[in-house]
Amino acid sequence: MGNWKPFHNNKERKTTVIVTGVTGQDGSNMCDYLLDNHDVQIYGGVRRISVPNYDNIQHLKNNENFILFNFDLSDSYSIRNAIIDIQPDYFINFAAQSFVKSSWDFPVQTFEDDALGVMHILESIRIFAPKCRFYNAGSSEEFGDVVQDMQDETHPLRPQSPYGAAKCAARHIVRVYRESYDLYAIQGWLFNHEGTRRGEEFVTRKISKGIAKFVHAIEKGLTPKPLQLGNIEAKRDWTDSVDFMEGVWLMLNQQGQPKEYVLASGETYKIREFLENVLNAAKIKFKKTGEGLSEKYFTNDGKLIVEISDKYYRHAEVELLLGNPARAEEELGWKRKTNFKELCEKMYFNDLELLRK
Ligand code: G4F
Repeated sequence: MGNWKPFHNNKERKTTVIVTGVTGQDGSNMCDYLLDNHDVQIYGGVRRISVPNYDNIQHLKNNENFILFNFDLSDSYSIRNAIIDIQPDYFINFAAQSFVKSSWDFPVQTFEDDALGVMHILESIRIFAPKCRFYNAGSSEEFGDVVQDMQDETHPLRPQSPYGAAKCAARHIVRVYRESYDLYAIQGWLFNHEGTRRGEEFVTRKISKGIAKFVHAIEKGLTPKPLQLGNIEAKRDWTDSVDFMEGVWLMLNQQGQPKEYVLASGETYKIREFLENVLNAAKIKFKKTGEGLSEKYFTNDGKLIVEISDKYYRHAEVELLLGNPARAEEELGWKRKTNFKELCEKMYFNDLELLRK
């Protein structure tokens, strides 16, 4: 693990939190939220890969309340050993195969990580740390082929992808363990959440970085490369990931029997609206030609900005997601802070600044 501190026991015994997936967007945002707002000792679970990327947690390197340990959802012993050694008060699982499109390419791995991995964690908590409060990352993809205008906690589970199905299986097993063994185990429904740490395969970051590259190439006098996108008619409910972290912590700290909540913005936009907001932020005047797979976006002086490719279409699409966060707002007192336009601008300007550096 390079220069990172080795695993050791938390002798001062602060409130002890395992966060998995800490090199990703949500895991790193959760660590920042907890370290900025609570007196906690975090153990960050990291899966060994040949070329590790610690960009999202570089700033925590010398923080003594943040310690990394090796963790792999597919290895029940790594989970068991961590829970025995650390004896966490909270276990927040953000580790997952989280890219929906890849779940058709790797359905078994997706199910093993996103469903069976959760069962491994629950079994170890049940046996070795039954007082530990457990949160598993749930998804609006569980609602899938939606039947309510606004999806709330009562919406049926109708997943459209192997990823969505794995998250539904995890939801059932979390509930079964909660009810069978009286564990504090919950899985929130988080609608799409984005930000400056978002992986580049997800559509929002792909757009913010793609348009930033387009602008940067023009600034350098180079020929800009067009961006290829898939179904830009799909609608999503987007929030800043940073805003969700408090909601997750509030879900983990309820009095009495724990409930599961939807976190969402309560607004829905087409992917093309995200694109057009970013183009506006970049002050690019554009015109459109064609429809469907032939649609293209050009600058007013004829440079191709965006084209559509069937390569990015899915075997089955979730056409519309629109969450109803009313229960979380009323009962947990949670509310998002960043609106859609601010999110588009924040992501675009961050990517432009990174390129200019
Ligand atoms: O950014 P996406 O890949 O996110 P998706 O599939 O909605 O899933 C994200 O949100 C879920 C919560 O609802 C999470 F559970 C999940 O882990 C993940 O964080 O795609 C968003 C939409 C899709 O409709 C997709 O078809 O954008 C459409 N899209 C159009 N062109 C594209 C592209 N998606 C990607 N990734 N790349 C494209 O070029």
